Amino acid sequence: KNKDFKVGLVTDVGGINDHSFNQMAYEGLQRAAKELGVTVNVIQSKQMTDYVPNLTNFAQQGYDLVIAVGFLMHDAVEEVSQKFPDTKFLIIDSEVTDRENVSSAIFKTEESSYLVGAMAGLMEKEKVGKVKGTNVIGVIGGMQAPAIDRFIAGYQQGAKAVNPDIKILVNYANSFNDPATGKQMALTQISQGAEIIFQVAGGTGDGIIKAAQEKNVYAIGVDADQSYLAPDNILTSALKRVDVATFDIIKDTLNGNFKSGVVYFDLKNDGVGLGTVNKDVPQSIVDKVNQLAQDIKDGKITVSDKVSK
Ligand code: GMP
Repeated sequence: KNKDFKVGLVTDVGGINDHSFNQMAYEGLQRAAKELGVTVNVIQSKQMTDYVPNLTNFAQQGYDLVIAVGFLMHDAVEEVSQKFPDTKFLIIDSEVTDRENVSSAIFKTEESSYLVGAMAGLMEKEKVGKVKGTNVIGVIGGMQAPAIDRFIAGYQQGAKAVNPDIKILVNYANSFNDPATGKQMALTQISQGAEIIFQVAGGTGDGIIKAAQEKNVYAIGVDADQSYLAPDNILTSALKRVDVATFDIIKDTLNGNFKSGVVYFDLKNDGVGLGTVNKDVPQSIVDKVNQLAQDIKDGKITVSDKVSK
């Protein structure tokens, strides 16, 4: 009976092999097929003009739930969800609040990013591992947009909280699937003294991690636990559990518990968190970062989602 329930996933141009954002949505979908027995299908967008036709395709075929991966699909979801009021939609990373048939998943990644920023700041302060102590770190965002700036904002606040004099380089690659540009930007930041670079750019980040490996500095992974991509050079990862959100919302919808409006994922509900920590990080730093996580959960620290200049 569950196999009559059909879920369609429309990825963004990053595609299901991006080692991060789109791939995690796909993993959540696969888990739903396996554990819940629902029928699933994927369409990968090649360009932005594909969003509306791809979402429409699933809706027209009578899919029960159509999932749009990424804030770039905001307008497309507004448009298609109005044409198909009996189809349920989930959008990741953007708020569509004026439709009964749309649920929006928002991740408070400023919280996990505060933790990776604090870890980077403490590594610089204590000059441990591969860090020589330039007191310069960097972050490369995919695009200037609220979903990206949450990460950057948290990173800045976490690093400054433990190391007020630290310098944080900020650049945007303007793409989520351009590893060559990611690598070039990372090499530039490294030449400017950055010893730790946070990748907030989906598939573009593969190039950032490559640059960190080549120059033997640290990268910080994003979305997934990216430690496996470069075990010596990934300091840790800022997890964003798009897989869990996707699975949970499929399950709720299947069970008749679809909720329109915004669903938040944060440190407290394990929607965001820290990935595998590099063996170079001393236990004392891990302990401090864990304490900060507790303080955020307890409401003793509030992290802003706005980037500072
Ligand atoms: O990878 C870091 C963050 O960048 C993710 O959590 C998303 O917010 C965003 N991101 C990564 N890849 C993509 C993509 O292909 N499309 C969109 N819209 N956002 C992406």
